[in-house]
Amino acid sequence: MIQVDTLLNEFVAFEKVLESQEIGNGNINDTYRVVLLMPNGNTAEYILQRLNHQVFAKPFQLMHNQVSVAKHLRQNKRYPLQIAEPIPTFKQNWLHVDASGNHWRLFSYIGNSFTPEGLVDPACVREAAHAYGTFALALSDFPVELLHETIEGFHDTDRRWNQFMEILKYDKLGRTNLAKPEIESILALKPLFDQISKLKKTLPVRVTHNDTKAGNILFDRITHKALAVIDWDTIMPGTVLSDFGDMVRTFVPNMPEDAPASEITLRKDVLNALLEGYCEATSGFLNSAEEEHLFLGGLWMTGEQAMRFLTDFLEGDVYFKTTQPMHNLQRTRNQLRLLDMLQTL
Ligand code: GN1
Ligand code: MG
Repeated sequence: MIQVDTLLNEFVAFEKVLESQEIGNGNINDTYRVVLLMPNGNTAEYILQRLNHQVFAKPFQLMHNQVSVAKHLRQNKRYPLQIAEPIPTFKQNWLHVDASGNHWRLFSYIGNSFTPEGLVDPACVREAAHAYGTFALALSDFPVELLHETIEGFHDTDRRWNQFMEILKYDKLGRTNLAKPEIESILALKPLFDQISKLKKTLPVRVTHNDTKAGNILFDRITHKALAVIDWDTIMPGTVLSDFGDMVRTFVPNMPEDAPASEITLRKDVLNALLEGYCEATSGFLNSAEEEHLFLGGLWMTGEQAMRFLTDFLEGDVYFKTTQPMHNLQRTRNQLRLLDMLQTL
């Protein structure tokens, strides 16, 4: 049990915690919605989050990115979306490190909102893609060189490939026997990864979000319009192909990424909605090479994610949260099947 009161005391003055509930289904951090009774008798809602400092090895650099981006967006009068504002501790830090070394942060809560669970209909998809495009456009004049890479080589597929090769070579846990066909399928992706690697060198380096799934958009409960882009932990320099690609990977299949591979079907109307929403928001800002290769980003992200899940399986499930022994292998199979299907579009 986490000591919510003790943690919150570092950030805000309040009378009492009225509600505290774990929310979201992220694979990395732990997120709580808290409702507090304030000294003036009002209630106030916040998001309290434990930042996984094993995954994000430089938490203070990460917060520096977020605070700078928040400031930039706040100053941009034309940015139409809300911002989950980071709230400093009383000691003026963006993170509170507890006695066990856990890193905690607090964000303002964006009310009357929801994050979609399960399948998202094309109207919401279009809205989400438009919001991610709006976010990218609003950050197009942010000095990208000021951003830290919050996870080194996050979408450096060549580097992930080399790590995968190392793991295959040593097979420390003896798990390669359990994943022979999946390993073969990943090895066959080398030409795709090489194509991306070459193309990336020709594309502009932009501020990218790097986790552009439906669950990272807050929607208005009543109008179903996008209210905010959240989860800024992987904001770093990159290419728009990975942001659009992760939308293709996560929105287009009719199943979550850990469903049995045989059940996946693709939703073409959703792909069209993604293209419409994203291209409308970014028109005149993306160059022609970026626009032309948006869909290739989907193949790239799906192939890379398959390799990431398989890497984690072979390493003993040390990165992504798992709820069953073969979880990462099932996710790998799902992503490989998805990639096959996307390649036929
Ligand atoms: C992780 O925790 P979550 O679900 O926001 C991961 C993403 C993966 C995703 C796959 C920092 O994101 O890159 O695409 O799982 N985030 C990090 O579900 O590695
Ligand atoms: Mg995330």
